[in-house]
Amino acid sequence: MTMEGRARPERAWWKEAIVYQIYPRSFFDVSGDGVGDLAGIIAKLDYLQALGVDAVWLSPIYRSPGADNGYDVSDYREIDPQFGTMADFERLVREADARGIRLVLDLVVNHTSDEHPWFYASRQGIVPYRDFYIWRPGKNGGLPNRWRSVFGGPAWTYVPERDAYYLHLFSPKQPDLNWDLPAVRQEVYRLMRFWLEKGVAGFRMDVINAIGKPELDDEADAVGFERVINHPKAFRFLEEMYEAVLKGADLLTVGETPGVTPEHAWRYAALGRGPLGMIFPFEHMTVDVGATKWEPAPFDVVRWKRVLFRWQTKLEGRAWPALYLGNHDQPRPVSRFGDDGEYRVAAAKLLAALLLLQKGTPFVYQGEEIGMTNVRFPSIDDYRDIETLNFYREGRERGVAEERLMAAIHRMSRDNARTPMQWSAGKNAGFTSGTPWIRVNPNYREINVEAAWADPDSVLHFYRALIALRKRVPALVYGRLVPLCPDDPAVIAFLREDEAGPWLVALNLSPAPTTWALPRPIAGRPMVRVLDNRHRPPAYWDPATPIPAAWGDKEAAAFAGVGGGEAAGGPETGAPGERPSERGGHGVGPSTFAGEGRRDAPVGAAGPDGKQTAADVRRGSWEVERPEAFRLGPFEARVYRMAPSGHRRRRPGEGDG
Ligand code: TEU
Repeated sequence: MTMEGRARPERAWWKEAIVYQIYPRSFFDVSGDGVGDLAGIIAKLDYLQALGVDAVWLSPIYRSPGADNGYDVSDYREIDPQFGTMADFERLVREADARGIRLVLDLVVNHTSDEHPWFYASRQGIVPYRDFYIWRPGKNGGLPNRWRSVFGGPAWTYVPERDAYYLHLFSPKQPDLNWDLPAVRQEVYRLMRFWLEKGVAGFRMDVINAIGKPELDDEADAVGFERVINHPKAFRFLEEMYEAVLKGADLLTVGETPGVTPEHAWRYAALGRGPLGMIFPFEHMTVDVGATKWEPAPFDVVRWKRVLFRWQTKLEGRAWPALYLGNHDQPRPVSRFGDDGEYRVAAAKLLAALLLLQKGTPFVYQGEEIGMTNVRFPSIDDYRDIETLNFYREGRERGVAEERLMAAIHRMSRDNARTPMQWSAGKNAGFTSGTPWIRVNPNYREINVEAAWADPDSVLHFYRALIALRKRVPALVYGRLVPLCPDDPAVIAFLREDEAGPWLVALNLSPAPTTWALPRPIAGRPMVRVLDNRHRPPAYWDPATPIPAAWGDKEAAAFAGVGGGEAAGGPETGAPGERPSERGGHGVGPSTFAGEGRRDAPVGAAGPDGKQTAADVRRGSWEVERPEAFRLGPFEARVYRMAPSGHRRRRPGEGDG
């Protein structure tokens, strides 16, 4: 990772990293059994390197009966045979390391599978395993309490051998571990050390804010998970984990913590004081749903923006944000927050800018980089996710119309994010030579990596441009975020700034053109547009090209010179094709990754022969503008480098004023 500019006291690799989440069973299948595997991930490491990825978070790869696609672990120290062998994993670690890519595993320790040997022993009452889980006698001839599972049904299941019920906040095949028992915690710490010794660089910790259980004589008729999260014991257990395993190790740790506030982040992930490095917020995933995820609510940009900005401002200086717009549990962002029809490409690029240019560590979920969309399978038989299938079954039992259930599933099912990664327009989108475990999204013929790589205007190359920019500019990693126009109904705009001066990000999250009057004091200030999602990216981010890490007369002159003289300021009226870079060449390098994808592979305009010419490199589109307002087209996104507030370029003939 190269980061120009001054060292920062709080610098860490995981703060500067681009993290890519892989859902292994849907990523790439080498064995031909229709399920993605570790060999498939190895085969795509060049692609990930060419994208600019620094770390990969793998959803669970441990042995599992697959009741919840691996989030039900039956052996924490074995690779599930459907993904390969431990030798495959060790090869993956070596091959990733050779490309500067670290591996982060999914630590699923709030619960195990009911097929884990610990649970078999616990059912039999064998010490010490009898108390490894949470057993309670029935109450008044019924369940211990009225809690429901996240996946529907009660959160308790009766076991005759114990004449008692065990707690499962998720499916009955996912019994909750009893973290009150020191022996359970020691087993978890031992298995964490096992993987760290294998070269793992950190953990994403599944529902880790649920590990502290309250007294269970709770009378609430509620989803048990919601009655459990953020119990003080969860913090204490994590602080013990920090002392026992994490302290002093240079690891990426991120807690998956539904239902947290920024104040919780100050506790779980206090800057420099642990126990975790980051936590995933969920509040920005709730603005378009009602009492449950299946009940829609209008997506309100102002409300969403307020949530995003509140987390940014409240975490500033106190905790490091973890940024995401999608993952294996959430619908595809371009369908949910953008547009997956006419403006799909522009919207996917805009959301990429929102994800990659906020302050924090960005987590890109597989397929987001090519603008993969939700899927609309016609039949419930095409779905695989336990949560989706339970929702459908319970709905039909209650007499809910199939159309209504399928509409909710099309909108919010976790399978929207779990259809196979779309590599090419070939059979099964190039994902497998076998029968895929879940059907491929029918739009794979248009939306796939091969087509994206060959298209200089693709979402994929826009991600590469943004990632390249972010890696070169300290302010885009460590600079604070200053929200702008909080009440604008469509524009999300903010500054990223450090002592070298501000960068401006302006995003029109709407299919309608809009005029955004720049607020004082940035209106009229000299600025240079270095990236937008409507014009072919300028070649500036070719490593050979200087970009303004710090604004000074020489940079401004360089920018001005590049644009062929400083253009007059005033409202931007540029239309596509008017910018020099638009006249740039085509082609962005090879259309295959085998051995060709290099982290510093230049992207952007290049000559007809696919080579980057010096003229292309010089010919960015960097006129210095002094706009009072932007006219932003549908889903238009722009990134500007601004002169620092104190900066005042001397105009020709002016004294040293
Ligand atoms: O998800 C926990 C969690 O927050 C879920 O309730 C999630 O928000 C929900 O599925 C969205 O509809 C974690 C894993 O990410 C998920 O895949 C597992 O199913 C779950 O824990 C149990 O391990």
